[in-house]
Amino acid sequence: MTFKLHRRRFLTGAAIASTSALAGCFDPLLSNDAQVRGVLEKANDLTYRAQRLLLGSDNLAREFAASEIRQPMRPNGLTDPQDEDYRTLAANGFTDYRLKIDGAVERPMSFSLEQLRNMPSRTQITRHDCVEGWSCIAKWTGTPLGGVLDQVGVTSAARYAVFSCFDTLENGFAGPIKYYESIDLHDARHPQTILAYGMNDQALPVSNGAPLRVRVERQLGYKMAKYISAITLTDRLDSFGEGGGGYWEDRGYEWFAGI
Ligand SMILES: Nc1nc2c(c(=O)[nH]1)N[C@H]1C(S)=C(S)[C@@H](COP(=O)(O)O)O[C@H]1N2
Ligand SMILES: [Mo]
Repeated sequence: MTFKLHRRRFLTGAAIASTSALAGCFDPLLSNDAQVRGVLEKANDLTYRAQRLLLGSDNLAREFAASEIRQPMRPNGLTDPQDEDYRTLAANGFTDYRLKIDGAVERPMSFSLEQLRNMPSRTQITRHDCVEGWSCIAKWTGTPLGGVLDQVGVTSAARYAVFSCFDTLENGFAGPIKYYESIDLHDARHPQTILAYGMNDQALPVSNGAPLRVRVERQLGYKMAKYISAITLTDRLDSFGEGGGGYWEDRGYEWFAGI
């Protein structure tokens, strides 16, 4: 209890630091001001390190009983990618889908859904919290990301796993801007971090990220990339998107979205 109170107070402090920067003078979605970004990044870094410390390394997110499943698992964000490569795969029931894993790995590999389904699986009933303020409880089945990483052999240089997604969120001057996300290797190897291909005992529906989405149970919904096409291991995030580590992070959200 004391610990909880302390934790909450501490995090509120960090949150206030970042909101006051936000409220004071700019709209994070429009601003490109480097100084402002700097303030945000510092606050973010503080929250990240504080939460990492307080969450502990291997604590599990709460798991629920089947009777507690709360539906619908409201689809959010992009729910029906129109990208041609994605549509082609979907039309074929994703039989030609391959998850590519590359970057700082000893053996770049790609995996079919069949191969992923034949790897050790884990099922967990967890709550999904969206930053918009709603939550659902659903049952997820997938293979732990840690085991997949072991197969490709992550090199010691790697610090992050970056998820590339099929879905285009906007059309920028330089071309389509696709959803992407990243987590550190700590979260990547957390026992509840799974590459999910099943939801509520069914194949993962398109609206919730078919054929493969990641579950990162101790963080907010936007960290849980849907429609994953590739996972890249890297020591730095600045060569992806705008460098913030994710589509929403590039637009002002915090990279570490612990709950
Ligand atoms: N590829 C991709 N992944 C995504 C999004 C998205 O738009 N595209 N939205 C995110 C957000 S904000 C949330 S809350 C969850 C929603 O997951 P759901 O559709 O299964 O509810 O997916 C996250 N992952
Ligand atoms: Mo979200």
